Amino acid sequence: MIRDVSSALDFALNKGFQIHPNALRILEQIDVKELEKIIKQVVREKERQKLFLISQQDLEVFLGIAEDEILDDFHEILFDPTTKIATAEGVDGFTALFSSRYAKLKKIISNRPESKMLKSISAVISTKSKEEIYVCGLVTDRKTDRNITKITIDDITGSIETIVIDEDLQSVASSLLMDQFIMEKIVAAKNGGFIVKDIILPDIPDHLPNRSKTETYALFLSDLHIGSKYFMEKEFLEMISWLSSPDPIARRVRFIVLGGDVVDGIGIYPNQDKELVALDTSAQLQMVFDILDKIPKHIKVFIAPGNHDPGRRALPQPAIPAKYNPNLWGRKNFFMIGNPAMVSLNGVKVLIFHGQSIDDIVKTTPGLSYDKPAKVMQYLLKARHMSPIYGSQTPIAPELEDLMVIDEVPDIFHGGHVHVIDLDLYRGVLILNSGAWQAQTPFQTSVGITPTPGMVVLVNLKTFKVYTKDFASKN
Ligand code: D5M
Ligand code: FE
Ligand code: ZN
Repeated sequence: MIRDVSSALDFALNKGFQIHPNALRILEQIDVKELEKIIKQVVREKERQKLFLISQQDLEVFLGIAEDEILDDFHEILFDPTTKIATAEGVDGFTALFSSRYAKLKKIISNRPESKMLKSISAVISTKSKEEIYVCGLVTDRKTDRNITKITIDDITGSIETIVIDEDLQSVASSLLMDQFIMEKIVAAKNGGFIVKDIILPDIPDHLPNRSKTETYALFLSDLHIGSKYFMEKEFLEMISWLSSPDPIARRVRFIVLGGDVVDGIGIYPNQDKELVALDTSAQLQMVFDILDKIPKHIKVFIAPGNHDPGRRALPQPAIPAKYNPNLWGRKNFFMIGNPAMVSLNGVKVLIFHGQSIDDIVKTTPGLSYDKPAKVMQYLLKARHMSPIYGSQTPIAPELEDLMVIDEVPDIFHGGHVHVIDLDLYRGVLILNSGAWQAQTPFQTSVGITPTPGMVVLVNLKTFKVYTKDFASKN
């Protein structure tokens, strides 16, 4: 018998228990770290019943193995940019992108009663009515000077500068992102300017999430950075072997969602080669395949790219191209998707976005920070857009259709990129950021980013209960 199992069993044997050989076979499969706890709990229960034999059935009931129902595991890829990408050239391309953004978000905001009173910007400027009116458009400028913020918005008819004087509106005004869509209630001032009375974001309505019929679990991951010296291979392999353990939650996992930065990539940042263990894309992706290949075949794995992965860097990103590793595309239970993407897991709609824009938003928005990425993701839901700011650090492609608009409200919004686990619930939408499997890099140390690597987020798709499991702590 394995020595650790035997010492964990001493607890039961010393109390005069007998253990059936079939029960032993089950105990031998259990993660040693969990074993002692399990045996103590079983012993306590049996002492209460005054029964001193631990049988196979006792353990099966305790571990929930006997009661395993048939778990649903159906999926549908609801949105994947890979096949939809249609990039236009130059200035025309960006005009098309912003027109599409405006039209899509105007449609979303038209569900609000105020939108009945919307006027075009050119009409507002030419009539100078004294009534309160509504305009909507994309933010093209925002300046704060003392307690006054000037916001310029553009629609397809023109551009208008509006002034926020109201103290209560300053915090909304100062958090507005460049190129984000907003609706404003304004009134013409005597001096010819326009005073803002209210700022309305497209936002999401209260949402009742779709639920799975069975207690199937989805496991959320991102930012493996395979190929980097700092990839936590040992912990990651432990997590994969846990999936095959008798742990009652592990036994119910049918989906894994991998939200980008699968590899560390090549030439992503200066002097990266000094921090790599594999120096070309195919070698890194072969390492990815060799590791992910150990995931049990009854689990469906959805793999989306991030800013470190090969393929197009600009958003939206197509799936990691098959040419670098046909094995990843060939495996039956692997699904290569783009970024962002929406998948349905037993009817639960999961929006997957690596989260590149979080960098730009944290930098320009007071009150948002790298250690609370779920708050930034909440802001994206309010803006109904995953990457509004154009021309900052996050590259955006001039698509004919703005595929970064959040057209449909998801049940789960999954992000990554900042390497920090974070959870939030906003109007019924579960927001999660899935951390990383890369230890803190010298770069992250230098900019003060403290990651929380080596943990997974697990969601029961029926109850929406969320668990995190830590494979990095040494106890
Ligand atoms: O991003 C890992 C983390 O590092 C994430 O929090 C963003 C941050 N990061 C990455 N590049 C930069 C630059 N150039 N400036 C500031 N912060 C940055 P990853 O995508 O894994 O490299
Ligand atoms: Fe990353
Ligand atoms: Zn990233």
